[in-house]
Amino acid sequence: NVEAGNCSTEVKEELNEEEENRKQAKGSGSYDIGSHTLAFPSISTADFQFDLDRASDIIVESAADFLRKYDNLRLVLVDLSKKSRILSLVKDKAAKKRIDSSRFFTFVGDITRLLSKGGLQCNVIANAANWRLKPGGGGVNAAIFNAGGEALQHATKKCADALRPGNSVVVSVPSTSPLHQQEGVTHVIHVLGPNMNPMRPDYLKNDYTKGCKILREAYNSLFENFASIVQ
Ligand code: AR6
Repeated sequence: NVEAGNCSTEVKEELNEEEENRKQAKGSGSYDIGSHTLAFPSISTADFQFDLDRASDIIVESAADFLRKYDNLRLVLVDLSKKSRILSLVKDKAAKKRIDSSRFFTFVGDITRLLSKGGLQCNVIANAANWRLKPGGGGVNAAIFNAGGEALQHATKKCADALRPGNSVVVSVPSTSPLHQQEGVTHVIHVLGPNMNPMRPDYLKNDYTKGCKILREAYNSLFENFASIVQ
């Protein structure tokens, strides 16, 4: 019975995924692991339509460089679905490069619910923002601004009113924000990636020479800002 077979494989896969998430969530260090962990979404690869294969190379290379430089920090790439192609590309490429999977791993879940739903403590999370740093607009930006409430909107406005592609800005999340209270998120780093969607500002017209350069800059800016918060 093919259907039953498929179904049980699916269930098994789901259990494996959950088990893997649980293992990663536990961590191994005795120091405050949450404050040393950055959770980030894949910048530019959904609404901004950036090529997934190129993006996954850049994520893995940028993460490897970062981990070499800072030996006590962790990075977690998050996406909503266990079928996420960017998660599987990154996972495979990171394994091929033999990157330490306790310091850089992928995680399936909502980035605004990592602690309450996934048991994963990440004090710092990144947002794939728009250039005006406005709430809404869908994707992870809408989710983070919704979860952060007005307190996050106000705090963001105080820090900056615009971002250039390839740049990021750190916002300290007020203790009145539900994101801080319920998920222990102390900082959101808004990042603006390169845009390959003709319907959005700063459209790069498929120029991947520029696009890859900007995506690299975006991850470098994000990771350096994360390190500057922790150190
Ligand atoms: N938790 C984790 N990952 C998520 C979540 C979530 N709650 N929601 C989406 N993702 P996108 P972009 C993943 O489109 O391509 C916005 O409207 C998603 O599956 O949010 O950089 C802004 O205002 C994908 O892997 O960001 C900008 O205008 C990743 O997050 C524009 O979209 C990024 O997808 C930015 O587009």
